[in-house]
This record gives sequence, C-alpha cells and structure tokens, in this order.
Amino acid sequence: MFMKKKIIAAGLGLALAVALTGCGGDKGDTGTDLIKVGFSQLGAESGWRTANTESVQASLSKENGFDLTFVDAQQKQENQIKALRDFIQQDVDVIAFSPVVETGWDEVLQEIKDAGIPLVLVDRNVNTSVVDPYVTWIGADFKLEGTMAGQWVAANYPDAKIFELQGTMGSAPQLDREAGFDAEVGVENIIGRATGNFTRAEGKAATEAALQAYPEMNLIFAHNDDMGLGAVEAIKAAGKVPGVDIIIVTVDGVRAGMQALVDGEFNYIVECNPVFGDQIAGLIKDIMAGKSVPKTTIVVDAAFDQTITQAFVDARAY
Ligand code: GYE
Repeated sequence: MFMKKKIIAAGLGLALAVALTGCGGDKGDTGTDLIKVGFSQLGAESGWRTANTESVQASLSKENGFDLTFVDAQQKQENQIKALRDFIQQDVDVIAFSPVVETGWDEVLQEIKDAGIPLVLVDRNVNTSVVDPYVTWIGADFKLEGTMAGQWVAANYPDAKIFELQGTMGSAPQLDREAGFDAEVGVENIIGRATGNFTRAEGKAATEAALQAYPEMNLIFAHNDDMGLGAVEAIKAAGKVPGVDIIIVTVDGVRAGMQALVDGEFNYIVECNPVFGDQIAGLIKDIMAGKSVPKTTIVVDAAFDQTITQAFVDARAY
C-alpha cells in the first residue's frame, strides 16, 4: 500500500484547501475523484506504438475515472526523464511509463520512489540499481518472441544466411528478441546486424546498406514489422523479390505487417499485442484501492505464417 508522504505532511493544509474550495479535485461523471496519471510514452516510432497509445488513451479516459497527462518523448531518454520529473512536480497519483532503453534511469527512479508515487512500467522493462523501483510491470515476453521466430527459421531455413535488423539499441525488445532468436538459429548463421531503430525509414536504410555489404543474405529477421516493411522497399528497389529471394521474419503483427504476410512479402510474424490499456487501467485502480497487484503481467502473443487469410487480417483490431 502506497502512502503519499506529502499528503500526510500537508494534511492540515489540504483539509483547509478542500474546505475553502468545496472540492477535493477533478470529478468524473460519477462524481468520484479522478485518478491523476502521468504517462510517459516513449515515442510514435511504429504501428505498434500507435496502437498502444490509442489503447492507453481510450482506457485511461475521464469516463473511466482517470485524469491523464500523456507525453510523447520522441524516442529520447532525456525527454522521458524530464516528463517523469514534471509528473513528480505535478504530484500525480500514479506514474506510468514505457522506457525507451533499459539503463540510465537510476536517479529518476529514486526520485519517484522518494516522492512515494507508485510506478507502473508499461511494455518495456528497466535495468536499475534502485531496489524495488516499480509496483508492477505489464508487457510481452520479448525473449520468447525471439525464440519463436528463431525456432521457425531453424525448422524451415536451417542454412539461411541471416541479417538481423535490430530495434533501438539497448531497449528491452532489442536485447531480448535478439538473445532469444540467436540462441535458436546459432550466431554462426547470422552474417550481419544493424539497427533500424524500430522505424520504417531506418529499417529501409539499414537494409540498403546490408544488400551491398552481404550480397549472400537470404533471410532477414526484423525486430518489428515497420523495419521489415522498410526492408521490403529496399529489396524491391534492388530488383529482388521480398518473401521469395529474401525471406522476412518480423515481430508485432500490426495491420500493415499482416497485410505484407497475406501478400507474400513477409514469411512469418510473431505477434506482440499492443492493446492492453484496459489491463493498465485495472492495475492502476487496484493500486489506488490499496489492493495487491501482481509484480508482472505478461501479455500473451501468437504467431502467424502465410496461411492466414485476408478476412482474418481485416477482422483484427489493429
Ligand atoms: O515491438 C516495436 C516498438 O516495445 C514491444 O516497440 C515494443 C516494441 C514494438 O517500436 O514495434
């Protein structure tokens, strides 16, 4: 159970302020106090991120009892650290954030802890020396996603010459997907790697360079759909056929990626479901109600090959 030190310390002043204004804070439709949440999203780099942002904003709505301050960090850690410090200043009830990379958070995590504000980690995890820095973390098992992708490659293309298109270096999904995948296919089968920072444009540029550097490459494992779609553009521009001359395996399963799979340009996708705003809302309500919450909630993923149908893709939510 979290106690907000400042509120205890300022108890008398707060009571007075409430008496004077006749109001204990912003009220929702039901007349109850809204839960003030500061959410630091890491960016808008991918289809996954857009779907995740939409889900968070829909679930942490006023109608659902939340007063949400949502800040996009544009993939810059310093922007996230600033947003987190602003949330402490604003004395929000709960802070939630998706850390762009795993390390470099020690100071600000300690500040959040010292302020007594419960922290919900969303999507990506941190690597920190701060003891017990967050109340709960919700996200996918990135290592398992890499393992699933690697198992499919090992079973179907055991001799592939693999180029690995990495996500943002030092981010949890880059580190864990790579570790899971590499263990299955064997590092000796990976002929090159480069980061595409989880974006289509950088995925395209990295693939253009790889086509020059590794003419023998015949399989790309992209850590997300967007980079895989950038690879498709680069491969076509080089006069090769994506999905045939170069097999493409990705992670996420957003609409554009699934369409590429139906169209035969992608060969396999391990899903990473971004729609878990309702679960975040539930966790925050439980924390505010003083209930115990699980330390970890894993969002379950599936995997798809080219046997999926257009109707299946069209019926998906994102
Ligand atoms: O796979 C990628 C996004 O952290 C799971 O970030 C997320 C990853 C997702 O940019 O598309």
